[in-house]
Amino acid sequence: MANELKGKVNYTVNGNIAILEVDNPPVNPLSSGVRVGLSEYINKANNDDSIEGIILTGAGRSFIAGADISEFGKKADGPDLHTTLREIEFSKKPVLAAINGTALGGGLETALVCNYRMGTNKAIVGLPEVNLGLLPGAGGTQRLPRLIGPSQALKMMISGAPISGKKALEQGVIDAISDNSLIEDAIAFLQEKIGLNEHPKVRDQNEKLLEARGTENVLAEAKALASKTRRGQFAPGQIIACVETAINEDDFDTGMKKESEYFLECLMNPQREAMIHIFFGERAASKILDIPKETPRLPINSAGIVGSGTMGGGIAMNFANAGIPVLVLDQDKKNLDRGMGVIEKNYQMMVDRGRMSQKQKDMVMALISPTLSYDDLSEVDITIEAVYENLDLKKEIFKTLDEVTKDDAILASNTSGLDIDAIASSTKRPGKVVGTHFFSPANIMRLLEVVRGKDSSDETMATVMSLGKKMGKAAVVSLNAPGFIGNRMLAGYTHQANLLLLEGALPNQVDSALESFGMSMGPFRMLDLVGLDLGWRARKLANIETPLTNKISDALCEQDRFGQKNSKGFYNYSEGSRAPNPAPENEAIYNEISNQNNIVRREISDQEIIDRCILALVNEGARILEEGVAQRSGDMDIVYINGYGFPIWRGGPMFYANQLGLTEVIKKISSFSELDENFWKPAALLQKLADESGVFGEAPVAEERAELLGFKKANMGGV
Ligand code: 3H9
Repeated sequence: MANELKGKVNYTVNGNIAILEVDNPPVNPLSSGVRVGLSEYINKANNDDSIEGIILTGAGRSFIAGADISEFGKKADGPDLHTTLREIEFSKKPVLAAINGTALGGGLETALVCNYRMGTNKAIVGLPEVNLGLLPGAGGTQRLPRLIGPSQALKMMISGAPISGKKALEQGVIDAISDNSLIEDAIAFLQEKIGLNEHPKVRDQNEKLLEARGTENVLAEAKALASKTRRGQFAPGQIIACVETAINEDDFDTGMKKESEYFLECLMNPQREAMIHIFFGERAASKILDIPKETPRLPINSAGIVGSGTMGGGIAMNFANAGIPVLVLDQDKKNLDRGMGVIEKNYQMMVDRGRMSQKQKDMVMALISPTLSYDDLSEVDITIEAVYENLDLKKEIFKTLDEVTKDDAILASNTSGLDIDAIASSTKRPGKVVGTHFFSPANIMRLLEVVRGKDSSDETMATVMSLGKKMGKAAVVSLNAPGFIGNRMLAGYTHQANLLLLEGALPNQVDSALESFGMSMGPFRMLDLVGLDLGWRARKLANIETPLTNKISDALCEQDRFGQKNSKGFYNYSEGSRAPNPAPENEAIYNEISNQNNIVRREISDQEIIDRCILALVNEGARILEEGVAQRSGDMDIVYINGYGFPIWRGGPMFYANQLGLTEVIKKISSFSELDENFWKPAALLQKLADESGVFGEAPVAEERAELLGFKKANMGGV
């Protein structure tokens, strides 16, 4: 075998059974060496007269995690996957897939070419290709509908969500579950089949497809699901078209041909590159460049949350969902009872919607305990303070936590913008203090900004990043700088949206333009949801003059238009509905405020709206990199996709800028400079990269500048 081949297959013999074990740590993707090994050993077993059956399994915790994602878009060595799978499917000896762990994408497709499938209680199977902008292109769109029916198969392929071994057995994806030794049970199962004349092949099973032929509802339901959950994405339509062919064509190979054509179209589509960038970007973001991989993590076996409001409750649910017992502290009994009630209601909603069983709910609820006393936190491994944003209050709480918790407990603050170093200064353990900025609702939103204080120790950072992963979060490190990453970028975006309103656009136009770009919610719908009165009241209280960009929203508040909460804001809302209806009565206010500020309202194109709002994110993102606040440009993409509704299929704002080309970005930014010279000054790093490589790539963070700004970890890494 050539040196550059990645991964291998181990071959052993047990009596009359050959065992092929895919060995490509950590998750056994079907890299070149695996495909070579599978081909070689299937043939070897077939040519060995003493072998009567073949078992295919995986080494370690995974069966096969799919095709090797890093090979897409590159020339790969070894046989292609289709050739290898054909050899398994047409093996003269029966093949059983012994699914020891995750069988995803091409991994499940490999199991589907086997005659039999046995899993364990730990097995997880699914076709998540859609999350990468792809379709299951190794026969999945043709075989899974044959096995479990097109309706269930479409649900699995469009959601991309894997199912447990138990569910896979119920649905018929696998034939049996082993409760003991998988390989022993697999051998026993296969021995019983060895004498049979024929062994089932999924490709030959047409009954479930024929049931769906001539009926419209299966495909119509899939289309409805795709448009509801995967707006703007290319791959779901391709998946549906493949299944439509499977339903309507008798010949299996015709469907396979279609699948290959549609797969290629997905592969060539820019959405695929964007979504794979996010897959690897999320894994890259979890690594802190100047902290060694082997840095020990503290065990987190218990936690305490200070504050039982919306954030505190949501954070507590994250711990319970990860199986970690958590105490929720509030010194006000009424608040505590209400907070626990909300947690219970949230879980009940999941039970009612079939997302959780009653038993699972009882288990997680049993992990969450209320307390009124700080003393109860004495033994927890981590505390997360989640009270409202008031520095003095937080400092006070940290002082108490420092006194009551054990010495090695980590003390985290869920702040969206306060100075972590100032909070840490009220303790005697600044090395153990860190920011954990969860996004609301904390039990649902995946983004977690982990804020690194000047003294946060390597161990603290590594532990909190691992904890984030355990909770299923997309964790991104930010230095302790104003606004951290996400909110700092957001400020420029909303600033531009508000200016566009003053210059002549209407809220509906701004929102529609950005939603058609792919944002999950336009800025004015978002402001209505959050409540326009929050800023207005705060300004009044502090006697602060309204800035230009808030003049319209403050004027709306003066007319009792606070947003969704009282059914009128930038939009009007009917009783009990969240659907925004245009509010023509506001237009007089917009005109008046533009006039008062000497702004001549004009026609604004949708393209200008998109360019100004999105490029405001990009330019600020470049400054954040320049200062070393974020480690790499991809981190900002992870932040924006998981916390701010940026479309995953565009790969995040920085990736979008790369696809435009930074020279084009600079050109567009410069064309806006006559509107506001200061705002539209290209970040120095953006200009530098545009002149050099044209993309955000491997350029170093400007250390001198970071030092100037007083950041300790100026050398957090490459861009
Ligand atoms: C496909 O199959 C297409 C076919 O239908 C058609 C072909 C013709 N390839 O996530 P982790 C790396 S498309 C290459 O932290 P976990 C990952 O980057 C594929 N590398 O572990 C990371 O590297 P590093 C469909 C992969 O335990 C390391 O493995 N399959 C692949 O939290 C550990 O990963 C999927 O979409 C891969 N396929 O989660 C499944 N998978 O250490 C994708 C992982 O350098 N994979 N790596 O950062 C997953 O969902 C998760 O990795 C899994 C394990 C659940 C398996």
